Amino acid sequence: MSADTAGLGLARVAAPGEGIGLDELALATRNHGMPLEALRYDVTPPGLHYVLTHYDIPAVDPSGWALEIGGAVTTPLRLDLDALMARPAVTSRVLLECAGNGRARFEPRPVSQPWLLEAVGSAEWTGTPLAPLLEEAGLSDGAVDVVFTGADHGIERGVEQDYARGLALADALRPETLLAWGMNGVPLPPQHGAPLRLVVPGWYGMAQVKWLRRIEVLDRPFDGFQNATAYRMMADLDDDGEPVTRIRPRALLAPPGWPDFMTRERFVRRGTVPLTGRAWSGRAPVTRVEVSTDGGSSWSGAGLAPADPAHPYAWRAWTYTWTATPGRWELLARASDADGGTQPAEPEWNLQGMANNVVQRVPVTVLD
Ligand SMILES: Nc1nc2c(c(=O)[nH]1)N[C@H]1C(S)=C(S)[C@@H](COP(=O)(O)O)O[C@H]1N2
Ligand SMILES: [Mo]
Repeated sequence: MSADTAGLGLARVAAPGEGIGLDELALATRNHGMPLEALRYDVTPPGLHYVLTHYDIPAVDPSGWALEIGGAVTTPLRLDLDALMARPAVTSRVLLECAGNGRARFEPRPVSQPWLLEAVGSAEWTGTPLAPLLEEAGLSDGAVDVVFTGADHGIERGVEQDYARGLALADALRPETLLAWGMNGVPLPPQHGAPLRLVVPGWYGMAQVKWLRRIEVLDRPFDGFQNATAYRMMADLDDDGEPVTRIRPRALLAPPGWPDFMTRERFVRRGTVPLTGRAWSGRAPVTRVEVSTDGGSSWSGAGLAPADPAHPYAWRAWTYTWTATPGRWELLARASDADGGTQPAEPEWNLQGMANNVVQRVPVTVLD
């Protein structure tokens, strides 16, 4: 694989040593990350939550907008925003993470949105559960997948499309799956999917379809681009790959001390340095966070905030007290979950740069 695999339908991988290009920079400036110091907040403040949009933020006029539910159902539905908001509402605090988070650390680098580690955020989503609406529409016996289509349109690797993602019926029917119109107590902002988006707690970002306009029940598996081609863990172009689904475990450190403007390297003064961060997994509850202050030679358990039963899909705070002595150190943090999932010491490379939950490394200089 090299730069000359660039072409219609193909994922491109950077040549060895090839720097980030202006095409990647253009994506990086549109799709901003969450500054990691915002790991300090339970709920990410407005504007600091990461944003990822494949095409453009579409112009959706909420007054003319309605959601259609159709396909393999007995009673197709059409609901405007008032009708949706009149239904039972719940508010749920959910950690979102882009499946491409960590992509820029792969070698060779899959060319796409070049996230380092900041494609995360925590928000309180208000909406109505999807399952009762699907039941009301009357699912056909043969229903297997549900397709969610956004109002945004574009071309991706030569394929013109509306952004659309399929979800297995069982996942669509989970009681946690929401049609959300609110974020942190206010209507959804344009970049997060106004007027309505899907929220599938525990799943990577691609499932959280924004600017939702149509829900279609299928009696066959969905084979659209975002399921069949993108968002698969492929070894090479001949590999179909497993689909990307739930969020792998990850712990991140809130950057300690202060940064150098250009390198972002951290500086602290000797003595007691409180280390804090967040941990999550979309697969099972986080059971353990460990910290290393010596580059991974030794590990100690961090204090993990208790799980909040009201918010099973929120990130959790962790703390660790470091007695820092002068010199250059490398801090690491690692999360494990109740499924036995944890974070690898080396990236697990795949062609499209998906789900890289390699352990974070934070170089720190301790000053005298
Ligand atoms: N309609 C639509 N929905 C979408 C996308 C998109 O491009 N179009 N991007 C997806 C991806 S890849 C991610 S990571 C999340 C990002 O959600 P956020 O911007 O609200 O953080 O939205 C998802 N939903
Ligand atoms: Mo994403």
